[in-house]
Amino acid sequence: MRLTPTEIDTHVETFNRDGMVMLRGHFAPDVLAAWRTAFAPLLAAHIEKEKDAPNRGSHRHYVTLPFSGLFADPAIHADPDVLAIVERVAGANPVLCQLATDTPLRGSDYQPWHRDTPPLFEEWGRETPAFQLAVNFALCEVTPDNGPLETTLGTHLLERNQALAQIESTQAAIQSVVMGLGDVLIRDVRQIHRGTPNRTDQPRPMVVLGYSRRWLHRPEVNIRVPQHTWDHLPPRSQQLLRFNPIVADGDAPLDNYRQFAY
Ligand SMILES: O=C(O)CCC(=O)C(=O)O
Repeated sequence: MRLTPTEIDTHVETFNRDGMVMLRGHFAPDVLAAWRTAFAPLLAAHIEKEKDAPNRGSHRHYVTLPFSGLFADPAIHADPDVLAIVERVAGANPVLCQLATDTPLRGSDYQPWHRDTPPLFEEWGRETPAFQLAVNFALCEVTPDNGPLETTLGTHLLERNQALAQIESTQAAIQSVVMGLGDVLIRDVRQIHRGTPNRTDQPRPMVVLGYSRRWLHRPEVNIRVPQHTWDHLPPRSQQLLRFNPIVADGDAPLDNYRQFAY
């Protein structure tokens, strides 16, 4: 069932105040269970390749997904409710620039508190309206034990050092983000957050869809759209992906996201 205009207004208000908003039970759990099955061999191959240098900290893996098959589902990346909120907080005609996963395994640790992007105008000393959003949904339940994201409310609009001082002095509210299968988190990537340890034997894959303002290019992430996928996408998806390279079918995604923290 779609959100009502009043519910969208409330979610936008929450997002603007806290830097994030959760849509509970928004995606179909059976669709996400199919993603989990399809993701397992990709994670295994990635772990094998990166075992000596995991790319997001110890026993923590960032894996770019291929934009094909079930991972290219318009019901997920062009969800009308999610896009309605994205457009209200980051402007009309956004671009979809990232489809990837963050997966802590047993042995993972606390990450440093960080943002996923620097400010737009670093020397200005103030923050701007939102320009880069992450839409997160897990491929399993996220419990207190399997590495829930920890985040701080309202830090997206603070200058970084001020936000870190608030965390240090416990002035900023810290939230551990437990999630059901199907819950969708929309967050401003400037909100200060960190990964926490997964203390279980099961991986905790969290998908990230990155949406940017229509004029922003984010070179550290990418979606390479295979020609066959592109040819079968509805117009809304093609519009979201309009600046991404279209590649030959079978071209592998580039895993080039190495920068840790800002
Ligand atoms: O997976 C998580 O819970 C957080 C990961 C994260 O923030 C990162 O790697 O930048």
